[in-house]
Amino acid sequence: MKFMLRKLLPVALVSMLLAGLSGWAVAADSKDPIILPTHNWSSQIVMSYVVGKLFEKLGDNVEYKPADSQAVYESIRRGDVTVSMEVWQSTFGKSFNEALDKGGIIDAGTHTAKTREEWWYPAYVTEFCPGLPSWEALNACAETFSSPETAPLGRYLDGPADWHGQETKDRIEALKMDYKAVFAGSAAALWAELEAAKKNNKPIVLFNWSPNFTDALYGGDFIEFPEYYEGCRKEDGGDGVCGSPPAGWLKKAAYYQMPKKWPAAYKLLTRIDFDKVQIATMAKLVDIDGLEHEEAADKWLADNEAAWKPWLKD
Ligand code: TMO
Repeated sequence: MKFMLRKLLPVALVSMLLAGLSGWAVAADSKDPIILPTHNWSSQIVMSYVVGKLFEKLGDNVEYKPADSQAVYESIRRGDVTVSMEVWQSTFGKSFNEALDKGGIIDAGTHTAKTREEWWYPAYVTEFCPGLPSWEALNACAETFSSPETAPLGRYLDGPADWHGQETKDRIEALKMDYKAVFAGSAAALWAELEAAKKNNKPIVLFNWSPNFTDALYGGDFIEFPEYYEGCRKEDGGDGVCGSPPAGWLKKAAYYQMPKKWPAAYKLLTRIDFDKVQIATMAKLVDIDGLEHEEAADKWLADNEAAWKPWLKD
């Protein structure tokens, strides 16, 4: 027994050293941190913590890095960021596809959740503008939605400019709408204005998306614009009048070296698949229940073991 140990131990040590030095394919994941980006809306941050904590269950190291939601795909190509958990078709599809074309980033699969990102109003606003949710009706009511800063034009409260600033402006121009887009500084600013408008029974039209906490907690509707098709946007050479995809995809993305460097984590990443309620719940835990993002992730993991346990099994 002793003899065996003495003989085998140095062999094991040498091979570990070699593997470490040369990066030879070994079964275990690298101890370098897997870097997850955090953006400026709640479900994305909570989901990143959820997934980061799952990587940690594999024994991997994880770091979180605040990142611009468009530039992140370039960061992934370069390996400065390792994964992205919420690639939304409407807002980030273009940046993601451009990065795919350049190489260095992997499409790591599509979530079950379908997505919508569009102009939206809470249910009580219907009374202010007969004919909603059509965009023509909304346009005819422009003055009802105007504010001192936009009058006589209607005010459309959009999200932070890094989500899709130019697309909004292109659409308003292409449809000759009597609206002016005002960009919120943060997602929290959108919800603060929504709450204030509701409290004062004031009309409001703002950017929103699904899955989100509003799915369950606010009645409301997305505005119906001319139908989306590939290439309809101005930035893609189209006339720019189209709305967003009504059932867009939500993808995961990874640095192309991830399968080799963190094989176990990559395998887990490809299995991870969130549905609409799971993602809406991540948002709600922060935006309604007031938890910190990481606390929300802990609560989500505790409440959803049945969802994630199978992803960790071999
Ligand atoms: C990317 N977002 C979900 C905020 O539309």
